[in-house]
Amino acid sequence: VKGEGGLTKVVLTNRQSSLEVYLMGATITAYKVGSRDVIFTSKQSKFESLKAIRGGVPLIYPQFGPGKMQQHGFARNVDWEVLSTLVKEQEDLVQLNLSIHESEYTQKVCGDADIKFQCTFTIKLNVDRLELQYESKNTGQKAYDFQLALHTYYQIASIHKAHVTGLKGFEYIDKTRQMALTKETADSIQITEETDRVYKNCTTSPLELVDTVNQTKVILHSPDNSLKDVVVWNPWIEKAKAMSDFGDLEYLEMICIEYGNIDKPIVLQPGQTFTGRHTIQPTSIQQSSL
Ligand code: TA6
Repeated sequence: VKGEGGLTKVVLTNRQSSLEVYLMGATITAYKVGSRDVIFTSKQSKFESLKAIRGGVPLIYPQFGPGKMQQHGFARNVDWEVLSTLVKEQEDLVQLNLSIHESEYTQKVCGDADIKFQCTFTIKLNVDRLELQYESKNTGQKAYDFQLALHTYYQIASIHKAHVTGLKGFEYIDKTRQMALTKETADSIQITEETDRVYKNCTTSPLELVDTVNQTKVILHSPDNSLKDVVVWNPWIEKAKAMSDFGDLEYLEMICIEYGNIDKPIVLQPGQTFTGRHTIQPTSIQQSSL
């Protein structure tokens, strides 16, 4: 269907949940379980072709952050196409496979016409969880390396009443303190300032994002440990004001928890395929037994 800015979006629904994804950037902009919004998309987001959507699940590939190409790579602001869909009524599963063709990017983006790859992004909307899968296949004769991240923005009632558990003991690169390598000592992380951390090799067990206002949480995991790093980001006050496609106060209702491979880029030999898997499971906080 036609979405914001005349851009094309696909809507997936099953009995309990629904999802919207724009073909531009293959960017998921909404994921609802019942009436609960799990994903945050800025009300100021531009919906223009070739401009990354502010919010949702931007696909960061083949570069994370600044570098030889545009910030966070090109995958999040180019047109993807529908490869196939799959519906399994009995399992309430709706699956959408999207892909991009490598040709127009290699020379322009990677600066090397001999690098050829094919990317596929698979969205599996199950009854109680969302499974995302990003695949990159080396279809050329030359090895290449890439970083990858699912830059997910989560909707929360209040940043002051939300926290993240499961990162205790892991090391992170603190991008707000000159990339200082720091060890996480907190069982549960609360955001109280601009936060921009790359936790390294920390995905063996699930993480939890807890919203104590709504008494809900989201369980996050890379079940096969294919995505090894996690970024935790909140722009806070000053950076929120500096973003034209983000409301000055929207930092209060979102947090980014991004699964990917950032610290150690993936190297693909000709013919090899890498698949990164990530599950997002919204649930409620079990009422503590009295
Ligand atoms: O994931 C955190 C981060 O790398 C931050 O440093 C900030 O730049 C954020 O991504 C958003 O980047 P963008 O290019 O989407 O404005």
